[in-house]
Amino acid sequence: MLVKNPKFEISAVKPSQYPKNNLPEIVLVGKSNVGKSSFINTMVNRKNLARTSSEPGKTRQINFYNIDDSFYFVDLPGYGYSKMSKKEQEQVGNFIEYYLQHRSQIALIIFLVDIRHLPSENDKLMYNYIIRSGLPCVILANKADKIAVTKVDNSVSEIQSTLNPLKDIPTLPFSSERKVYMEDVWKLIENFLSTFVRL
Ligand SMILES: Nc1nc2c(ncn2[C@@H]2O[C@H](COP(=O)(O)OP(=O)(O)O)[C@@H](O)[C@H]2O)c(=O)[nH]1
Ligand SMILES: [Mg+2]
Repeated sequence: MLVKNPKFEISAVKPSQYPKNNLPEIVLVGKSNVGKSSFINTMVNRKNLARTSSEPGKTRQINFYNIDDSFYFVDLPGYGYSKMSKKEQEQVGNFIEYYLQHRSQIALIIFLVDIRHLPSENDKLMYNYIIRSGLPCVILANKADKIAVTKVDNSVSEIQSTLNPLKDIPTLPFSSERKVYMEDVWKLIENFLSTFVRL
């Protein structure tokens, strides 16, 4: 897909601030620092559309990026960041859950994990929550540039076996630094967008 005019639209801190139109939403989910904001920048070929940070746990809002008025990329706050207070973590958790349970235009969840590690307990909890909620999901093993090219397929397969032993959820490698993986992910997104029918 050739993105022409990606725009930051709103940083929502409460549901009344979600966009009012009905465009489908492609939602980035994953722990802090796994590369959610970088994913958006890579896919739309902009350096700083979504704010990235080497300091994890900064995002507490839900950020909506309008992609050519055809869909949104939605950047959720990361989970599992221990420097947030318990109370803050709980508030962010509730905010994420509210969005996931109430937003009928969610077309796809892009669940990001780090290709270098097997999914953590927090990753498993979040992944299972998404699947139990009946939301369409794909898994991306991110930061694939951090391991040897020859190890990528095997790592992706191990991550899939851990989260999705039935192997019915698409699982692909991704990297913001090695753009060869981007085309397949766009194909997947386009597929989900073209078959998306709101319930
Ligand atoms: N090597 C490498 N670094 C990445 C990749 N994606 C993100 N990063 C780095 O990881 C850090 C966190 O990325 P960010 O997108 O802010 O993560 P977020 O908290 O999930 O939004 C930043 O320093 C990024 O430059 C990737 O694919 N490869
Ligand atoms: Mg971010």
